[in-house]
Amino acid sequence: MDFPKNFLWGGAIAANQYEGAWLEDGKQPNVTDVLVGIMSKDPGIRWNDATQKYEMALDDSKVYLSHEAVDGYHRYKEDLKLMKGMGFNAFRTSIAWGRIFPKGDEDEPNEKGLAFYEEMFSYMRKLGMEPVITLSHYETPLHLLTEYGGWSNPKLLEFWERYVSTVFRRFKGIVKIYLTFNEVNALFRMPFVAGGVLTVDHPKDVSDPIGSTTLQDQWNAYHNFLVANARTVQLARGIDEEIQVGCMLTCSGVATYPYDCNPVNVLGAMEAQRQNIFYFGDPFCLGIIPTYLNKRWAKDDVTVSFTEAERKLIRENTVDFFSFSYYRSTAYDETDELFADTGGMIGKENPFLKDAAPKPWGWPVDPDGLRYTLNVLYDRYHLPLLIVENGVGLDENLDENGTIEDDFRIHYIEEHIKNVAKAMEDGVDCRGYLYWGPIDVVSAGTGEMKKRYGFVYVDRFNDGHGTLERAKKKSYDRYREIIESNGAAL
Ligand code: BGP
Repeated sequence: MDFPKNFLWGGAIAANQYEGAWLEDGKQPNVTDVLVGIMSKDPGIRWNDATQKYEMALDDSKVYLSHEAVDGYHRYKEDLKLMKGMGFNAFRTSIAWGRIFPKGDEDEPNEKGLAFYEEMFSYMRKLGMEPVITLSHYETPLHLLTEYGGWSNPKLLEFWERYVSTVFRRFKGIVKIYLTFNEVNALFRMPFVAGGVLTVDHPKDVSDPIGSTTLQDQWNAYHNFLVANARTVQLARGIDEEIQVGCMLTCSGVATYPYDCNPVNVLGAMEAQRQNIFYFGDPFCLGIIPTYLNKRWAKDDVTVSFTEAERKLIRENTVDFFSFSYYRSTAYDETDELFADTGGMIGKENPFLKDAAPKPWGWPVDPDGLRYTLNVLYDRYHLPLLIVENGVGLDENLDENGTIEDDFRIHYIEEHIKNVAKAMEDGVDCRGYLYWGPIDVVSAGTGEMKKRYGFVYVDRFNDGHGTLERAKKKSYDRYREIIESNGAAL
């Protein structure tokens, strides 16, 4: 296995799943703070008849683990040192937008939030890790949804631009790699968190805030995300020439294989790639608004239009690289509808895959699918690729030796990294592999602690108890060996 000398080896987390301290130092709630798991359909908000607005109303019977998460806000130095112990030369996390602009629409940023991230990112550099920073990882301030309807409202562009330019200026020289919106192509499956959309001026059913969000509002958000992404690239270029901006898409759906050679299934699989991945990838990377969307807009009965100036902006401000998550593959058969969760698309079970993660999650394991995905994306966009999420969540407990023999995870990463090497032999320009969840964090999809991805265990449980102590799992040493040998140990 031959990896280039400057290959980025590391891991990835997100502020909302790691930091906790949800209302500390001026931060205000963001969209994930009112959900127990982003797949959940009932956010802790309610309609106030008097104000004619939604407001936060958490459910006392639920445990919102993300509010304290794994206390990364206070423990990140200890954790980053553990990451360094594995030899990481890169680390991905996000900035919680609400630490910088607590409600999102303020004129002035919150100095405490800026100072916190400045210290954290500088500390990464000090340890020899390249900060890879997501500007928005399901962390739109809640106020922007309840007050403005979120990303369906073009006003968000103004707030976003203020936020990103503040960040670019403040972290100049410290952060050089930014990702815009985490898995933004999940907009239509998770309009509230991935789309940051809430229908507020004409809600159909106030008791069902997510279900009540209109398709027109979601497509307006699509429009605004395309503009926001291009503006981010443009702003970065104006502020700091060293910055590289990438998009970030969930790409497990790239490997939506036709279930068989029935042309209907081949066409269906092609369409699934377009409608789930490329409809964002094409404008972000190629600067074009794809014509295959016209049919979908007609079907959805929505109007989506871009001015000439917007088209030009999108055309001229494409991203510097493409980053993505990959967890698994699926198969398309016309008889089955495609679903999705945080791991990607779910169609028909693929009889050729031998492995699946243990239940209850049971995600199929397809390392070849990562090679396929890398090749498809590179062929289409000819941009450097960065894997910023790949990993496996397992239900684990410490054994009598105070560790966890997570052989399944070891096998998972070995096979996936081997396929990264194969894709590079195929000719793909892949710049790095950042494992998802190198330390146990709150699961995005279900909001649990029980679903653990870490090489480092954190003592915290679904009911919220736990010492928060950290312990190394067996995979910690294996990943260190792989990194130390630059892949040769595989
Ligand atoms: C992605 C998210 C991450 C992450 C991961 C694993 O969709 O970007 O935030 O958590 O999925 O998902 P889960 O935590 O649901 O297993």
